[in-house]
Amino acid sequence: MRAEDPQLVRLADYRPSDFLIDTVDLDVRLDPVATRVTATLKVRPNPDGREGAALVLDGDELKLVSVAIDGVPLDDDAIEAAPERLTLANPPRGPFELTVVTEIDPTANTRLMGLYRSNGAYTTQCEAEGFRRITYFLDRPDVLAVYTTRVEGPKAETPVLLSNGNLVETGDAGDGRHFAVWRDPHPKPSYLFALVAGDLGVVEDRFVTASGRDVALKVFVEHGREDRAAYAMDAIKRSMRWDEEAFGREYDLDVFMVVAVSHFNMGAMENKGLNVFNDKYVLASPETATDGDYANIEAIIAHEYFHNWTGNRITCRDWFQLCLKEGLTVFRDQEFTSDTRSRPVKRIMDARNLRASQFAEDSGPLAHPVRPEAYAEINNFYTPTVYEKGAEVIRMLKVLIGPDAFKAGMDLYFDRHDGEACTIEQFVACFAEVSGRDLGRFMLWYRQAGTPTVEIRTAYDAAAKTFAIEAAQTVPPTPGQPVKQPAVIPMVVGLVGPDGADLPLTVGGAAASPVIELTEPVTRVTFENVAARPVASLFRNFSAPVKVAADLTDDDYLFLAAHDADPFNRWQAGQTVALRNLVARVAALRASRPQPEEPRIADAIGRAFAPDETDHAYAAQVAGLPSEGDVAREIGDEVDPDAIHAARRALKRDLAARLGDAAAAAYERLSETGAYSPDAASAGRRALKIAALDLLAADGAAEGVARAKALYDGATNMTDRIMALQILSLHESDARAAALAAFEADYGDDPLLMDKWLLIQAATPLPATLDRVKALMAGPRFDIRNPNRVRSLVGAFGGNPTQFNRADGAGYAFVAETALVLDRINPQVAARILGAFKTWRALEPGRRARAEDALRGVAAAPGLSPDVGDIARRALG
Ligand code: 0A1
Ligand code: ZN
Repeated sequence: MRAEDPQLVRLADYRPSDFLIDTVDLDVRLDPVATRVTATLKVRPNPDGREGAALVLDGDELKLVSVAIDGVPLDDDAIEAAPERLTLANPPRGPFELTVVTEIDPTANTRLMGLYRSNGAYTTQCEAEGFRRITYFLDRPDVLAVYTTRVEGPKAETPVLLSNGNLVETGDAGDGRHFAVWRDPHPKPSYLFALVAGDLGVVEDRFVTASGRDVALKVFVEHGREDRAAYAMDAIKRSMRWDEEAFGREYDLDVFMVVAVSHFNMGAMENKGLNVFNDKYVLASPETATDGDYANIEAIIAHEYFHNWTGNRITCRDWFQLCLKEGLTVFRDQEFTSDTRSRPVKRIMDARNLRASQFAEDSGPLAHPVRPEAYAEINNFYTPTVYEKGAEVIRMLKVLIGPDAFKAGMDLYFDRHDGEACTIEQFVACFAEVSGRDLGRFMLWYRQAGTPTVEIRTAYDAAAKTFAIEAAQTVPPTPGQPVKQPAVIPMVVGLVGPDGADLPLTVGGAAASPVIELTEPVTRVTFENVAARPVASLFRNFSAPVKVAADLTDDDYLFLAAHDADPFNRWQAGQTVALRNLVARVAALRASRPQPEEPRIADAIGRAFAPDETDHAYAAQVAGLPSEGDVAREIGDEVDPDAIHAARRALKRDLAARLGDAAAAAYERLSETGAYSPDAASAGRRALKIAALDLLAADGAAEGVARAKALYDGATNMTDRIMALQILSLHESDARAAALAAFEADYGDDPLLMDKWLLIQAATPLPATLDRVKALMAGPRFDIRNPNRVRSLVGAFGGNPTQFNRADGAGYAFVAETALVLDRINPQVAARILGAFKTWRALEPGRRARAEDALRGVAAAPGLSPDVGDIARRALG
């Protein structure tokens, strides 16, 4: 495929496969450079397909050895074989057995898709279209087969031989080799196939399901890392129990395995019964992992485990339906974390993350619907829109139909579609059926890209004792979608009375629901019997993924920050006042006017440091200012990242002056002495302590830097150490240089810790950062073949607001050049780091021109992969 001439795959062109495959017998003889794969497939024409069609199997860089039908080898003229396709023009009209032998080179596979070898171990990654790099196949998710896999390898290098399902046989294969046969009784699409072989350590446990199935649990890690697998194992057991209790879903095999690998393109993969994980999301100990790492491990273990029902038992008909499994599974893992940790804190963190990643994507050239309608490269659609906005859409559905109907709809979905490959329509139909509602308009959330804006006007009529809310919604144009229809937006509201308590909601003389459905361009609602002027609390618990522009004053928001019964909006109110101030500060800076001060922000933020505050995790969120990205999105266009950085620094300085004593007292109070525990309450305490320290060290204040240095030197866990290093890294100082050097000296042999060290340096807002990143790239801690190293250094630099966006364009040039080099090695990861350009059009003209130059350079480069070609082309629009 030429980069300029992409072949688009379109949802509208879907048709069922002409053939089905009922069983797959794989015989894989492992060899570092010449692995031989024999696939025996039971094939039959699909009654829903075209009669008499040719059989066209997908391949990708494959070398064919032989093909046979019902045991009879086929001549060259009966087949057409190419690395990317195997065609049988005249296959039998009835069922037949097809045997295909291919040879592959796992060592040369730097793309990390299909079967690859890293650190001496063999791993597969088949989602989305990696199985076709192992054997020729109908590599599409609506072809479901029962797999039996024989893996054979040398005993010395591959004592562990794993695949999906249950182990049925092991034995000696002669010549120092051995084999294992695995059978997975559950029909599955090829993207869920997995094979792992290597010399791995294992940690074992058991889980008994609600109906009494005894499940062996195994976590495989590099030898010597077994002591870092305990938390992941615990998270597996808690996930299994939670899915039984919250969704009535039990595990369905005799063994559940997780393998940690060092080279992995993404976070983790839900292969049936054999989840493969990026080692960063398995390995943890107090000395090596931060609170954030523990939280990620717990959430990702849960996510992959929950896929067993949402993704594996019920899978996707085609890749356009990716959000069917991903949005739903993110929703489920968010619920798990909410139940396990703090529900309000989780909601705040998810909203922050959605705004930072998805809102940014949705407002730029890479915007796409939750269910895209066309793609050039499916790998580029594992996006915050499909995952996180996909989860928000399900959350809105739950708000609209209520928790009971939502539960009934989920039960119906599991009952009706178990074992099938489904569409979003089939999923939504389950909820329409149980709720009796027409969800036709709701489907717009899946089809329309762009973040809706809701403008709110409120009016209190003291004489009539009414309070009116008028909500006007607009959905902005996005690539390929110039005109939008109004969405169905659930707005959950409260009216907060003068004493801070919620007032009853009355409409038409009767008690009214707090859920207002915005379905028209303008929706009005008038509440009655409102005794005194209330303050409206809008979109409580972030009830819809929209931007809100309300006519509330700073006074109103400060009132909500103090009193709102909804914890999300209590947090949001403080953020809104701070954000308004930051925008005003940026405008003042750009007009060379003095910085506008809003002293009352300190009241809202300072609440976090009050001595009687006991919810430390929540308080840490209250203490955190809007990010530079938040400010950039609020400004919207002609963005100057340096001005935003300076404005935020000025506000922080101002807050430090006002809140320094309270923050210092909180820091002392929260400094712990006991043993480390990763639980949510302890993590919250540390997060608040760090928020206090961050304020004390604002602008490089000497006293704060000294405290950060003391914390670094005396840290007894990695959370404190990394957070201290991160704070020290923000400003040039001797303490900064000394701590960075000490960290490398102490942890240089631990790649996951070196990732943190690379990331902190790449994220530093100092002019020397780019040169430092280039030096680190040439140094011994970096390896361009390892995606974790690339993300930590180049990915983090791409997310550095001031240094990626250097006015001279050198940041853009560096990321573009690196993407081109990486494209030859690992196109998927190369395409991802180019995502740094997703908001380039919102920049001020100078930077915009330089970013465009860099992107044009990428797009014009010869021999681009489909992955990078697609992102460069779409980013340029
Ligand atoms: N399904 C996985 C994500 C995933 C997607 C593609 C991959 O290939 C490189 C790997 C993982 C999940 O949602 O966790
Ligand atoms: Zn997933």
